[in-house]
Amino acid sequence: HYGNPDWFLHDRFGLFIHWGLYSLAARHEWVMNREQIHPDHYNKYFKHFEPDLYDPAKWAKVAKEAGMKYVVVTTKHHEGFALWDSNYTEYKATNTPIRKDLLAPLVEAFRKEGLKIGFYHSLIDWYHPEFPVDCIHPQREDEAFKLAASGRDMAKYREFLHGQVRELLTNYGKIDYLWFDFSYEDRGFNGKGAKDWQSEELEKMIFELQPDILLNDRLDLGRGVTTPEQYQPKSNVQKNGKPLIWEACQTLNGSWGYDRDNLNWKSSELLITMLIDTVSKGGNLLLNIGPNGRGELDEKSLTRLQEIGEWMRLHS
Ligand code: FUL
Repeated sequence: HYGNPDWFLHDRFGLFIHWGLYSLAARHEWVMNREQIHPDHYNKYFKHFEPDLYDPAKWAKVAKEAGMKYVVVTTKHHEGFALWDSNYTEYKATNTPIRKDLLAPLVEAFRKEGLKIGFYHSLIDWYHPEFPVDCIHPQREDEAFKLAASGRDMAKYREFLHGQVRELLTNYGKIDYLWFDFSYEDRGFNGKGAKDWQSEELEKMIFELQPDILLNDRLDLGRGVTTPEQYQPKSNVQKNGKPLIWEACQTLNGSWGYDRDNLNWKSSELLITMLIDTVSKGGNLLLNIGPNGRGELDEKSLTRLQEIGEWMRLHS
C-alpha cells in the first residue's frame, strides 16, 4: 500500500504550488473560510479568473534551477475550483475567462524539465452542493445556509471525489505523487475521516490506475508520507521506533496562497538552513510558492528560489 518511494527518498527537494481562485483574492487560500464568504459572493473570483501572464515553462525552469526535483500542484483546493477540464463540475478553469485547462500545460512543462509530477487534491470542498456543512465549513455560522444544506448527501459528494481523482490519474500520464488534504475526524461537529472519503476504496482505485504512485498520509489510513506542516520536526520522524518517510511542508511567508500584503518573508538563508535541517534528519522539503491571480511569480519568491539555486550549485 505504499507505492514506490525510491525516487522520493533520493530527490529530497520539491516545489509546492498553491494556485486557484483565492490567488485573485490575494489574501490566503482559506479566505473563503476566514471571512465566511458566501459562494455567491466568492463567485466573482471565478468570473474574473484570467491568468494572462501564466507561463508554466517559467515556473518549471525556476524550480529546476533551484535544485528541486518534483512538483506538487493544487488541482483543487478547499474552495472546490478545478484547475483542469473536469467532467464532474462546471466550476473549472475552462469556464473562466481564460477558458483553458491550466493543469495540462503545467504537467507538460515540469516533465520537460525532468521533474516528477505530484497532484495536491483537496478532500474538502466548500463549493460542492452535497458537501455537508461542518465545523470548518465557511458557512458554519450561517443559519439560513445550514438549513438549506441540511439534506446534503456525503455519498453523492464521495462519488464526485472519486470520479475527479480517477480523471486526474487517467488523463495526465504517469503521476508520481498524490497529496490529499485533509482529514479532521476529531475537530468537532461532522469532522471527516477515512469512512467519509471511503479512503480504502479510493486508495485501491489509485493503485489500480497508477501502481507506482506515492501517497501522503492525509487519507486517515495511518500510512503514507507523513507531512508536518509549517514546523521543523526535532529529529527524524518515527512510529514505534521505526523511521517514517516524511516531508516538511513549508511556506515562504506563512501563507500557501498568494498573500499580497504579507510581510513575514523568510530569508533565503533561513530557507537553506531549513533544507539542510530537513535532509539531515532524513526528510524531504516541499517548499511552496503562491503565484498571483495573473499567473505571475512575485519578485520575493523568485529571488528566494534563485538564491537557493545559487547555494545548491556552489555545493554541488
Ligand atoms: C493544509 C491546508 O488546509 C492548507 O490550506 C494548505 O493547503 C496546507 C498545505 O495543507 O492542511
